[in-house]
Amino acid sequence: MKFMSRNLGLNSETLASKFEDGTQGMRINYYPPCVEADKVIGLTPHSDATGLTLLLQVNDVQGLQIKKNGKWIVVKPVPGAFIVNIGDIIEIMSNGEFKSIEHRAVVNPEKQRISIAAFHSPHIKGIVGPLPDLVKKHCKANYKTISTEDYIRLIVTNKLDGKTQLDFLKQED
Ligand SMILES: O=C(O)CCC(=O)C(=O)O
Repeated sequence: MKFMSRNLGLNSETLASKFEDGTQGMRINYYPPCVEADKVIGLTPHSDATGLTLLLQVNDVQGLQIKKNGKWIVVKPVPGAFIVNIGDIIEIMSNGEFKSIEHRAVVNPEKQRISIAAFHSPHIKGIVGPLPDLVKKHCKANYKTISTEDYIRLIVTNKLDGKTQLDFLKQED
C-alpha cells in the first residue's frame, strides 16, 4: 500500500492509512473436477469489489485467468506464492490511475482445485471515494464518494458480472 501510494505521487501513508482498522474477509473456493469443463465456469468474470486481494492457489492446478487487452490469460500457480489483485476500491481511491483486474476461474476435467482469497477493505464506518489529492491533480473526480456502508449495500445487491458494479460510481464528464 505504501509503495502504491508513492507511485501515485502521494505520501506513503495516504493510501495505507485508509485501510487501518479495516476489514479482512476470506473465501475458500473449491472447484470439483467436471468432465464437461469446457461447458461450465468455476467463478464468473468479476473484479473484486474490495481494496486489495491476496490470493493463494492452494494446489498445482491451473484455473485462474485474468482479462488483459480483451483476452483471457492463464495465471500459472507458483507454490507458496500469493497473487495480489487490485480491487475496485483501490481503482476508485486512485481516481482510476490503478485499474481493478477482471478475472475468472475455470474448472479442470480431472482434478479438483482449491484457492483461498483474502479481501482487504477500509473501515466500515469510513467512505469510499477518490483521494482528494488525486482529484486536485486530475482536476476531476472520476468516481462518486459514498459511505462504505452504502458501497457494501450496492455490491451485495449487484450480480457478479465483470466490472459492471463500478459503472454505478463512475462520474460522467
Ligand atoms: O479461484 C480463483 O483462483 C479465483 C478466486 C476469486 O476470484 C475469488 O474468490 O473472488
